[in-house]
Amino acid sequence: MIDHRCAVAVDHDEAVAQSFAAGGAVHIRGALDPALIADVHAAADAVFRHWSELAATGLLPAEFEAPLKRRYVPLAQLPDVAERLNASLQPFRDLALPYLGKEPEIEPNSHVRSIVLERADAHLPFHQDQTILGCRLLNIWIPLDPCGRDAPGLEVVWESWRELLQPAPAEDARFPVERVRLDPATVVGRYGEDACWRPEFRVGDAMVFAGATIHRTYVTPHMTANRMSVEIRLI
Ligand SMILES: O=C(O)CCC(=O)C(=O)O
Repeated sequence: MIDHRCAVAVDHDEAVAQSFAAGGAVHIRGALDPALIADVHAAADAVFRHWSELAATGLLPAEFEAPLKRRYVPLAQLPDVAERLNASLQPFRDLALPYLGKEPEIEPNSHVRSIVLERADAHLPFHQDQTILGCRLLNIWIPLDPCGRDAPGLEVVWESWRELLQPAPAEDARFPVERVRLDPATVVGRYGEDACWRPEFRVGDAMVFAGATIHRTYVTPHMTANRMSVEIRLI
């Protein structure tokens, strides 16, 4: 049997669709222009720096307190690069159309996330986006740094997209993802350790996965670098 867990070039649309259909996730290579990725990175860095300066002087508007604490910037705060990203999404829209059964739209809950090694409280636990949003969706996850080896990557659970699991009791109920966190032992017990897929990503890659595909931040004690990424949800 073919194992579809490998990187697929963006212009091999049939292979992209087959990988996605096989396991509910596909690692796409060469999907985004590295120059655009660098600009998104710089724009998000500038926002985090600005928010941190405001927070240090007590002037951070209340609406940005949670994003700074949880280390994400809504794409609405980055209009120029968000528009350029949006213009690059056609291959993802082509994949989403048959899955969603409608013309895909960008869900407002789309953002840049910063994973910092020493901020373990902001690393995301196993969860299913569809439990949070309550609708079918595709998540287009775009790393802004090379990751998965020296910097935290993304772990997806292959073929976990056929059902929504019951969340474990919340440890910190202030944030939606904590209210839907799945117990790792339950996930591994159900799908097996072999189902946990942790690719190494290059700049320009993307991982596209279904709203019900279980995933989390992939981080190990040996990692030495931080990583930013974009999450765009198509509904
Ligand atoms: O970037 C990460 O580490 C986690 C991303 C995630 O959970 C998501 O996109 O829903």
